[in-house]
Amino acid sequence: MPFTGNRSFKDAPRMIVGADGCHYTSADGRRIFDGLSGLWCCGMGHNRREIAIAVADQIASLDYSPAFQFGHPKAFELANRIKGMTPGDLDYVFFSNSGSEATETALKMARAYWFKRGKPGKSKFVGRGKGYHGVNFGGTSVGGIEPNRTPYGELMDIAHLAHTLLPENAFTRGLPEHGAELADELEGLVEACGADAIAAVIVEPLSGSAGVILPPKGYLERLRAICTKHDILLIFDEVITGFGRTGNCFGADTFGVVPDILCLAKTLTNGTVPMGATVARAEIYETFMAEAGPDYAIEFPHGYTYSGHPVACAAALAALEIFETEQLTRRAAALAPHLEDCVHALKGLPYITDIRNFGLTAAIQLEPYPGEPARRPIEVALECWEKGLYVRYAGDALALAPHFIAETHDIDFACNVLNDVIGTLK
Ligand code: PXG
Repeated sequence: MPFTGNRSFKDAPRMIVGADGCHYTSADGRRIFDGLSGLWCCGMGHNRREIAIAVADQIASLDYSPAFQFGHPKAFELANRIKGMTPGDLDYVFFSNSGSEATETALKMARAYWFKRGKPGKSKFVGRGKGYHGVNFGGTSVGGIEPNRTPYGELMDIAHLAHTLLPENAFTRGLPEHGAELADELEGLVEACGADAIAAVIVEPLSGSAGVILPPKGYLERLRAICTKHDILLIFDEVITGFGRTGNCFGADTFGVVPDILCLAKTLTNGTVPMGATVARAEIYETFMAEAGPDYAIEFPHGYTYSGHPVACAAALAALEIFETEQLTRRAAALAPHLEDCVHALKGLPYITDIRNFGLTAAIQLEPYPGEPARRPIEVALECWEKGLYVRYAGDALALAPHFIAETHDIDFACNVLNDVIGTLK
């Protein structure tokens, strides 16, 4: 089972047998509020009929078409739709099947880009502490959550910037004040190994998996400026922040910083069909096209059997239609202040050492048991499940990411359960 304590699960299985809107139904017939939109991926609500119909129609008309050397119209329609939503000249889309593949594609794209630009030595990647970029070897290497790395021995040789979770920012509402200067570490790395050795920096605009770690005010702008100054590509992994979570379409919009490559997945299909996408600036695409040899040659020798799968494209087109017609970024932005008020009202309960929030996401940091990191949040999350709330734990934090279509009373319910459970901790 993925990232699951197999033994404890099998001792006491938590089976989900149905879903509707913002709720699950457990095998014992209980209605559970979905406090994390699945795994950050179903913000438009579960079981959307429009997506179900689009998927069924697609399987009945073109269930699969070969991804290599052939195309189908919905892949181009979807790419153009994404192009119309992304900021700047992030105009060229490469499809895959997950967030892990979207980031892996971005890393390979960055290296191949410099190769084509005649700078094969520009091959190093810079990640960030506590970053999460999926579970393939490249993503694991640039990732910075130690327990996800240590079992696998030698990974790629990556430099990691310091994470931005600073004690002086504890209990900040929204973006923290302190820590923009942490971006300057990149200047130090450039001095140490030379800009000619660094291909790209990859960060999540805000880290979800590690427990909603936010960029200090000005941090991303500084990172962008240093990358531009030294001709280093900036990759934003927006697998979580893409499509609405920050109250705009992308974190890039919210933070006003345009990367060179953008990684998407999750909400792209509202979680219904696996799909990832890597979006590159026009200049990157044009470099691949210009330096490709004869016209039958393959410009980017990369791709998956299921890249741009017709069923995934149909699901994504239907999902993005819902996303835009229901103006879900607005809805997420309108609900965010209520989430902020409700989570910060939990301050003062036992063991809470920090509360963070931004857009439609929040985290509650708990003091660990001595020598047993992560145990307390698991205990709290399991107790919440018994009381009708699904909440995720990440390290020492509990994470919330309600559906964009959630109502204020749903947020009240989630925070009341957290209040009861954390409030009675011994
Ligand atoms: N990048 C980011 C920023 C992610 O959050 C991935 C890549 C990988 O996506 P796939 O589709 O390969 O899983 C992710 C995934 C959690 C949680 O509890 C977060 C993710 C997945 C599962 C659980 O926070 N993020």
